[in-house]
Amino acid sequence: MRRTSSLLILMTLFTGANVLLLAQSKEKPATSGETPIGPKWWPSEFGPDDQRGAANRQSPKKVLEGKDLIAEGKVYQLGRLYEAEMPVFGKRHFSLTIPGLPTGKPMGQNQLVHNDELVSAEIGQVGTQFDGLGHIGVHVGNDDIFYNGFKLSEFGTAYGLEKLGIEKCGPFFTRGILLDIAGLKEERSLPKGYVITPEDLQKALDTAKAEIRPGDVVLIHTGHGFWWMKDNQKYNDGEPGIGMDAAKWLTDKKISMVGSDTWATEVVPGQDGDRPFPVHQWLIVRHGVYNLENLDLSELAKDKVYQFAFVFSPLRLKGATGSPGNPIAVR
Ligand code: UVW
Repeated sequence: MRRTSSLLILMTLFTGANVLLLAQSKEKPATSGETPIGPKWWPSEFGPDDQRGAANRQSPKKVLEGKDLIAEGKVYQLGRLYEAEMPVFGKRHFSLTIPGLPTGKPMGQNQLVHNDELVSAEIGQVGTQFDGLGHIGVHVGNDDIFYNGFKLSEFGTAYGLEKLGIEKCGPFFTRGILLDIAGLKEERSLPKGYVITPEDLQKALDTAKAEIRPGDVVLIHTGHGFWWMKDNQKYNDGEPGIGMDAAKWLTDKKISMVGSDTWATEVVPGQDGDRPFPVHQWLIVRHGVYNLENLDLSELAKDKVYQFAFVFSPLRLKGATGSPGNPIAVR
């Protein structure tokens, strides 16, 4: 498996603590279709040169639709704290230090001092993380092929991706819809391996008395986020999440992004032990739909806020595979 760079990349994807899950994969070649995930998925509906995928569904109209859902002006922070002890996938890493203390020694007659932080991390792929289109691909023949058929051999460099970098997607200000599946099942948190189905999503949508429109952001509350920083081993050791049918249900609705209070959004262990993270490939590679992971959706769910303005501007990290950040919901 090839490496995908993030800024300050220090570790390799698909290794480490979750190796148990991946050990189920037997590196099978394609079983049907032209690629290991079926028929080829390019050119994109947004054009053969497109690098933004479903972010193309963002528009002034979506901003106004989002604005129309603001009733009280209450802001919910959906981002997690970035801290050294937070759960990470495999051997990914996050470290923040303040060198020097103070970093800048007293200067001038006013004796100004200053502190600067030094962060090293797979910065787009730890904590609350926004998976971009350069994050996930499919190994086909001798190439790793990504969204819109772009080949990693042609756009990957050690200092960042020359195509599909996170800086290409732009900001999101749109309608946000919360589908509270834990609430639907009257569970604090759904168990690992629970497959969220299209029927679950539809029922939660009915409860929300909402509709999903093209360009919306759909956030899925499983309750698994309850374990974040309470029991990180449990948090990492599998999760409830959407299965392939639910992923198709979402992409049929032409959303821009799906997000969740889990580390993958999709169910782990997956439905087919020979195919790790197929929902990632369905969403990101085939449809250019973004995936926002490790959100804190507990307050939204507690307050039964099912429709809101969703705002998130990924960091403009040139050539990065993803972005950290603190998305907000405004009702
Ligand atoms: C993988 O990279 C497999 O997962 P995630 O996008 O959840 O970090």
